[in-house]
Amino acid sequence: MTNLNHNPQKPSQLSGNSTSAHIKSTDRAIVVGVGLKKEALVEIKENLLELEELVDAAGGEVVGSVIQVLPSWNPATLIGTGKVEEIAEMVRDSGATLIVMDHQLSGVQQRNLQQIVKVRVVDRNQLILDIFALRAQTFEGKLQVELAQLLDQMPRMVGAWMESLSRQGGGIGTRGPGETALENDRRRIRERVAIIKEKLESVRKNRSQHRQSRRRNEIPSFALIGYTNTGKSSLLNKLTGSQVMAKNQVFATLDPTTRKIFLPDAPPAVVTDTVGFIRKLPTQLIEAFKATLEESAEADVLLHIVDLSSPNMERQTEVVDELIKEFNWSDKKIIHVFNKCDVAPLDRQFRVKAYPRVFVSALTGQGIDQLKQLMAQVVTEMQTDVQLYFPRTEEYKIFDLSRDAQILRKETATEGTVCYTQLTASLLNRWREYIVK
Ligand SMILES: Nc1nc2c(ncn2[C@@H]2O[C@H](COP(=O)(O)OP(=O)(O)OP(=O)(O)O)[C@@H](O)[C@H]2O)c(=O)[nH]1
Ligand SMILES: [Mg+2]
Repeated sequence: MTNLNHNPQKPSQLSGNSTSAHIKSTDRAIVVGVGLKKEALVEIKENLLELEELVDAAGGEVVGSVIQVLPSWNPATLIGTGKVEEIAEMVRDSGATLIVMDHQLSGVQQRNLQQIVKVRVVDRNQLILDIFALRAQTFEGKLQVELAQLLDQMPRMVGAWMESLSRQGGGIGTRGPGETALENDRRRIRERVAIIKEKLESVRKNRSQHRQSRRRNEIPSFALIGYTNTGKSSLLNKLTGSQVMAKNQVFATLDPTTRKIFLPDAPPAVVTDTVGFIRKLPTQLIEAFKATLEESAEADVLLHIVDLSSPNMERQTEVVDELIKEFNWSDKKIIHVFNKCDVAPLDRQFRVKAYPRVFVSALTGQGIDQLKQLMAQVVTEMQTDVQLYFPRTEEYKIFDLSRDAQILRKETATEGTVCYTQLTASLLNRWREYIVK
């Protein structure tokens, strides 16, 4: 199914009672950009603009923004105490209901900040997890989000517990009254994590069986990857004539969608659209979304979609390249697709260095034929000309072969039949015992 019936639900409804939304659609948020002196200010600012988009995607409204650059992090409140007071004043003036910090907060920092500013304080990770919870549609997607939320929650609880211990004046070896309750909570979370992991495992097994039965592995596959909001879903629609939801919003897509594509003079292939990437993607999400990411990992070819019109194009490309390395996809064949060229300044095309590449617009259709040709070329290169020999007693297998690949020619030999065809790598493996050349 497509994501057309996009029907956002409250994360708390989706994920049982162990996690809940950090941001509500009625929230008026102040976003806080933070960075160390050694970091580039322009990057801190870009990150902050992105954080505003994230707040928007989560349904909140940004009513103020502030930046602090520090020599080092403050363990108690992350940022300097003067800045925290300034934010508290901004909250009073603007009627803000939420603070969003553009950096991971510990449980202790979160609590301390909340005590001073008197409204809820959340961090970038929690915001991204909220958006994922809003978007998750499938059973698997929902489980993955809940797992990520729980993994994110656990270390925060430890921090809060340590702090409560020190407040009570207890040292190592002493048990505070809050400790047992916290231990119980942590145990419940660990149990829930184990249950979700088990469920995910069975979903995965089921899916891989499904996949085998569909023989999807035998069909050349492409995965659309790239920074969020670069036009991956729009391209899937344009390439395959499908209608998955494309929206000017970060993380519009969460669950993977696969569609068949017909390329000129090439065997049919499939294209998968999936979740986009972003800077500082929470590691818990990467861990929880392993299965979804594996979907791309199994693809023969990656289509790396870049938004040519974005002023942050270079940095976005870097982020995706880093993740490609992290997921060990570097050996994969990658086609660089520079999208939105209808709205990008022309000179940008001369700035990009990656090959093989193509400039397209999913909106106007410009360059789409070239992209299809490039994809067809890759698929054809992936095939090898072969001859297969079937002895008379196994000639019935020629029927199976004809389902896997187009038989170009058949010749009757004295003791059997020789078939001429072209096979992809996985098919070569499947038919290896009959291959003569
Ligand atoms: N001008 C222009 N806009 C485009 C083009 N392709 C996509 N868009 C717009 O860019 C926005 C994002 O498109 P999507 O297809 O949802 O992007 P995505 O990469 O799937 O985004 P996520 O799923 O959120 O990661 C939408 O508003 C699209 O209409 C293009 O070639 N030109
Ligand atoms: Mg999308």
